[in-house]
Amino acid sequence: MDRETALRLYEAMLLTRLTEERLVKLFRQGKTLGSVYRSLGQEATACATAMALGPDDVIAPLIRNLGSMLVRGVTPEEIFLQYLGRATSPSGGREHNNHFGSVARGIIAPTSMLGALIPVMAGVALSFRQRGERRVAMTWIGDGGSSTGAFYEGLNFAVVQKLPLIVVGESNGFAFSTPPDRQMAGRMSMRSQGAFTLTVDGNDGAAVFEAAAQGRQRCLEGKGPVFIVCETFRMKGHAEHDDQRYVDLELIAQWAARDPLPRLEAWMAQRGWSVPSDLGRRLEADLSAAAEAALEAPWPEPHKLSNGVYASE
Ligand SMILES: Cc1ncc(C[n+]2csc(CCOP(=O)(O)OP(=O)(O)O)c2C)c(N)n1
Repeated sequence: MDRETALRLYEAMLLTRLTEERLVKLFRQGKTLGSVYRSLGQEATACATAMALGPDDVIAPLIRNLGSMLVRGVTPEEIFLQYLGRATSPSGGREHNNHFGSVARGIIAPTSMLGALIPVMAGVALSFRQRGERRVAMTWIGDGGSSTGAFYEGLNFAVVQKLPLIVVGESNGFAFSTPPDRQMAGRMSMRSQGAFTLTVDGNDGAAVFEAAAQGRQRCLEGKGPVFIVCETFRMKGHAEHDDQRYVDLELIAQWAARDPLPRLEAWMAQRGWSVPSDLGRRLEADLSAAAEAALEAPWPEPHKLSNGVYASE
């Protein structure tokens, strides 16, 4: 990873964290419509994988992958508008959180049905191959989500067809309140079904970036799908309404010491690269303006609720 990429990655990870912190404030003020889903501690996993892609590649994120959307140009204001349910949000107030797509930015909308995006993205990858396009499809899945039938069907299809698909497995300690050993035998990497598999420290931004870049290269060479298992930890509950009382405090302390942001900063410092000292302040100022604008945005009009839901004659 070169200096410019490392700086962009650090900025994307910090922006993800600060955007989510701002969302938590809005949640506590009773302004968001529903809970807030964090990716605290997992910012490297979401951002560094997306950062390794080319502009024509396509992603399908999940709820913990807000960072990947910011990397591809989604703005914090769009995210605030979504959480506030406003008419000018990307989904026009019909959907919540990061559940929206953007064809222009190569983003397939996240869905709630875990695993469902794996066959969808295998299909996207198949279309690239059929058209002879040098493009890669990427999606993410948690340890819990990797227990679904759709995960197996989609990844198996991609393996058999040698499709340019990267599946990022987020082994983050819990699925809601269930630890992996209560719902799967063995490790997540054993679910690869023959896909080339890399296991990386998901809190090490540089290592995640290298794995994703390597995975993308393999896909472009026609060698079939890549499964990148990121060992990381969900530092908050499933969402803000969950106080994670089922998580051992010692475990949280251990993972706090492996926070991906200071780790990337230290990795950069070893190379003599520094993070601009005003970066946090600058991002915070932009976020304040974005949150204010979103709070002033209009509510959806009830009579427009079904617009775009049904095909018109
Ligand atoms: C097919 C399906 N089953 C159940 C759910 C309900 N559900 C939503 S999130 C979640 C836990 C997901 O855990 P994991 O995949 O490990 O991801 P994490 O939340 O840890 O990032 C569950 C069971 C769902 N959305 N889809």
